[in-house]
Amino acid sequence: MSMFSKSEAVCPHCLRKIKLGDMKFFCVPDEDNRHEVKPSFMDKIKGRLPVCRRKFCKNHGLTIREAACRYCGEILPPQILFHDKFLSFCAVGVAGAGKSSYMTTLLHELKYSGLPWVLQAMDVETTQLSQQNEQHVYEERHCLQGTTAGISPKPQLWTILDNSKQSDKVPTYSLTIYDGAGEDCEHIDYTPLDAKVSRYLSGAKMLLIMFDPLLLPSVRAEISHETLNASMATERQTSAPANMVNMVNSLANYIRRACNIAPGKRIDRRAAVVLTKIDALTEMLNGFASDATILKQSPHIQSRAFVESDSEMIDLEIRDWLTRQGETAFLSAIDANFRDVRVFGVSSFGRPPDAYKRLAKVRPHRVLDPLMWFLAHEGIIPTI
Ligand SMILES: Nc1nc2c(ncn2[C@@H]2O[C@H](COP(=O)(O)OP(=O)(O)OP(=O)(O)O)[C@@H](O)[C@H]2O)c(=O)[nH]1
Ligand SMILES: [Mg+2]
Ligand SMILES: [Zn+2]
Ligand SMILES: [Zn+2]
Repeated sequence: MSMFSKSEAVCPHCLRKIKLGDMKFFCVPDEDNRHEVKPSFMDKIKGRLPVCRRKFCKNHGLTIREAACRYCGEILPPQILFHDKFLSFCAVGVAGAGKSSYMTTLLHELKYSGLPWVLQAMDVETTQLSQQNEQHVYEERHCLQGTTAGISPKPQLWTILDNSKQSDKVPTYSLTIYDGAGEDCEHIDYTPLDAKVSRYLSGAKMLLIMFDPLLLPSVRAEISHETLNASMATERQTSAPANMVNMVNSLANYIRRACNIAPGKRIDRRAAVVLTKIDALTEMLNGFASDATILKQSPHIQSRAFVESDSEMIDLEIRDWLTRQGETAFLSAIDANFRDVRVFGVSSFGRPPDAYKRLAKVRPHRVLDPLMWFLAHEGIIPTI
């Protein structure tokens, strides 16, 4: 029986489906003696990684550890072939919406929330970026800098080992995250998009449309200046509120083009609309009721399942709240473009930063909810 997963692997860079024969393998005893190793006939039949057979090579007899995608040439971790599922999601939203803060706390929660999963970075870049962001937020307790625009983001590559299953073979999933610069997203309509970013967008299994409620005029009129200033990115002028509707429409049109979906047809890709920074909304009189579900602890983690009724309630509460803020156009734009959409509310930090952008103890609220929705859909956790 083949050791490789039965479902095809996906190259996280070019998003093409790949099998053993679509990868180039390299033996790297040292940089000067790097050489390609071709899988043997038996390797292909048995579905195993090739071994270096070169005479006098320091690594003779060892299984190779480096591979590259034959199509795009990017380096790939060979273990990608063993993954049982390929999960990828892409965060989009205007600059300062809170995407990178969200990803940082999401990964932290995934690692430490007591779920029976082990999270491992697949490459050095992912390790470095996550360590850097984690140190910034959790140790130095400071807000992150805005993501640099104009550079295609490297996807973060993670492996999830699922210890919840009682079988001999631990199921593994590859989790790919794209967190681009909001500035690039804002221009999605009229600048030719970087080919890579466009592939990520069209290849993602789930889109996270991150939406900053502090851009809404009704919210800005009600919450304090301190909270508002502390909760907005300072480096760039934040965009005009009306951009949210435009962004939804242009993003949708863009995905249609990339995926060959007829204009006007709803997109069936999963889309989680995520309202960020909900901690800042608690001071609003016209905000959520004090007994609202959205302010309660998320039940999914404890249940180790996706609690459908809780999620539906939150979707309703936020739609209701948006309607009261006069934002029906935004809701209509979402529903007109996406068929499979659910609204979520999260707070990455748990409360607003102070005037110097310093954070109190980080207490993320409901950040795992959108991911649990995704995992339930993929059959990784049950829905109850
Ligand atoms: N109150 C509050 N403010 C937040 C929260 N998360 C982020 N912010 C604020 O939003 C600012 C921008 O957050 P980022 O995560 O950098 O936003 P981004 O979407 O990655 O922005 P770009 O990289 O420029 O696209 C931060 O500097 C914080 O001031 C939150 O959970 N609560
Ligand atoms: Mg960012
Ligand atoms: Zn590739
Ligand atoms: Zn060798």
